Amino acid sequence: EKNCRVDNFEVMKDFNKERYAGVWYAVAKKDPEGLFLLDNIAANFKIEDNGKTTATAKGRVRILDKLELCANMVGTFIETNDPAKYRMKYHGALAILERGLDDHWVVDTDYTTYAITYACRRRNLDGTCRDSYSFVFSRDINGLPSESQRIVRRRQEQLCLDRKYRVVVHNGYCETN
Ligand code: AZE
Repeated sequence: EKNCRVDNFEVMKDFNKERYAGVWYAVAKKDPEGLFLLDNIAANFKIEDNGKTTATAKGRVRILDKLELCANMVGTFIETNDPAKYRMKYHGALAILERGLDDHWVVDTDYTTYAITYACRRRNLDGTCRDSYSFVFSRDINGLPSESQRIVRRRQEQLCLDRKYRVVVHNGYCETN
C-alpha cells in the first residue's frame, strides 16, 4: 500500500551540493496554494566560500491581481541532518515580492540532466502533506530526455503528486523583463 506520509519520502542519497550547483531550468511544477512563480523559472545555485548554499531564482509572477513582472528571488539554504533536506529562506529583490521559509528537499538528481525538488508547507494530522510544491528541473531549457522523464515520473508518484504537475513555459519573458 502507498505511503504518503512526508516523513517517509525518500530523498537523494549522498547528495553532493557542489555537483548540484549551477543553473537549472524548471520544466514542470506542482503549485502550492496562493501566489507562486508562473513560468520562465530558472534557478542558479552557488556554493559560497564559507560552504553555504545560496540561490537566485527568476520567474514570471502576477501580483496585485494584474501586475505581471519577472521576480528576482534570493534564497539562502540552511543545512539539516540530511544533506538533501534544506530549509530555504527566501525573499524577493523587490520588497513587494514574497518572502518566507520553506523546505527544499532534493528528491532525486543525476546532477547533469534532471532534478526533482519538493517542499511541504503544511501537513495534515496524519502526516501527509496539506500544501506542497515541487519542481522538475532540467539543465537544458528545452526539456528532459525520455530516460530522465521516466525516472521523474516515478519520483512524482512516490511524492503522491502524480498528475499534479504542469509544464513550465520558457519564452524569454525573464530575459527581457
Ligand atoms: C526556488 C529555487 C531556489 C531559489 C528560490 C526558489 C523559490 C522561489 C519562490 C518564489 C516565490 C515568489 C512569489 C512571488 C510573488 C525553489 C525556485 C528562492 C518560492 C510567489
